[in-house]
Amino acid sequence: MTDLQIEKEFKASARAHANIAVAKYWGKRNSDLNLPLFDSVAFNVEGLYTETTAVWDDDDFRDELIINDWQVPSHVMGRVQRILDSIRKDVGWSKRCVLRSRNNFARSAGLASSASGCAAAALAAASAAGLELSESQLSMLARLGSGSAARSIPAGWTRWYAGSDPDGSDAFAQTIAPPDHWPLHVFVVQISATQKAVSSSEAMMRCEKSPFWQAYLHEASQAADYAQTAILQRDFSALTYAMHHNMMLLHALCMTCDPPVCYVEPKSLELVKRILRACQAVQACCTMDAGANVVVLCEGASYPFVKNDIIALGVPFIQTKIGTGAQRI
Ligand code: 2P0
Repeated sequence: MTDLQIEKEFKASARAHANIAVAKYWGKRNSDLNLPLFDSVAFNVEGLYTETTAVWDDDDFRDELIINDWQVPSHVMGRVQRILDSIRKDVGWSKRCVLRSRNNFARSAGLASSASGCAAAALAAASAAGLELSESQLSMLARLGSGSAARSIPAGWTRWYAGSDPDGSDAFAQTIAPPDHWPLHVFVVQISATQKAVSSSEAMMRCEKSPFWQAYLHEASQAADYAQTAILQRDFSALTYAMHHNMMLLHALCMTCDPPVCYVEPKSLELVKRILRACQAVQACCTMDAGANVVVLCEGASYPFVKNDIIALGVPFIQTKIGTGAQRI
C-alpha cells in the first residue's frame, strides 16, 4: 500500500455544531464517563461549529490536537484522549491520531466549544478508523470527551438521557424534534470572547457543596420533561418559563458555591433584563450557559423588536437558526 493510500484509508473530516441547553446538564453521577445526574434538553446552533480532520498513522500513543493553529499541550488533551482511547480499544490497534480542528467562534467562552469540538472529533476519528457507529454510539463516544457533546451529534432539538447503567451504555442523546420543527430565530450575543476563569467541570463539583444543591436537584430533575413538552407543542410561553427558570437556577447556584463562581458579566445582565422585560410583550426568551454570553430565541413577528434591543447593547452578535447534527464533510 502506498503512503497516499494509507492516508486516504485512515483520514476523515466532520463538522458539529455547538448546542445550547434549555434544561441544563449540571452535576455528574460518574465524572470519568461524564454521566449526568438527570436528563437535559438543548438545541444545536447552526452558526457555531467546529470542523475537524482526523488522521490515524504510526503505532504510537502520542496523539496530537491542533485547534485553530494552536497545538494543545498533551496534559490538557485529556478529554479528547478518552475518545481516541475508546476508538483504539474498539478497533484493536495502537495507532496515534492527529486531530486538526477549527472553530468559527471563541473557545471556552460559554458557547459550548467543547461540545462541538468533542462531537466533531468523535465523528471524524471514528470514521477515519473505519468504525461504523450508530448515532447513539457516536453520542456516547462524544460524551466521553465532554458531557454536553453527546447532544451535538443528533440534529435539531435534542434530549440527553441520563440513563441508569453504571457503564453509561444508556446515556446518549437523541433528536426530539428536527431543526425545521419550529423556525425560531437564534441570536448569539457575544458579551465576552475571553476564556472563562472556572471550567464547567470544576464549577459543577463546587456546586455540590452549595447549601442550595438539594433544592437545585429537585427543580432541575423535572426541567427536561417540561422543556420537551414546550418544544413539541411549540408553546413559546412555556419555553420562556423553562429557559428563564433553568438559567436563573443554574447561575444562582453557581454564585452560592465556595469559592463562588460568577459567569454573569454586567452586559450579560443588561441583556437578560431587557429580554425579561420584552418577553411580557413579545415572543422572546434567553439563556446563558457556563459563560457570559447570552443566547436569545424569538419568533418571526418579534424579530425586528428583539434585534433592535440587541443592537442597542453595542456588542457583537450573530443571527442564526436551530442547527443540524454532526456530519461528515
Ligand atoms: C449544558 N453546560 O447543559 C450545561 C449548562 C454549561 C451550562 O454542559 O465536564 O463542558 O465536559 O462534561 O459539557 C458544560 O459542561 O462539561 C455544560 P463536562 P461540559 O450545556
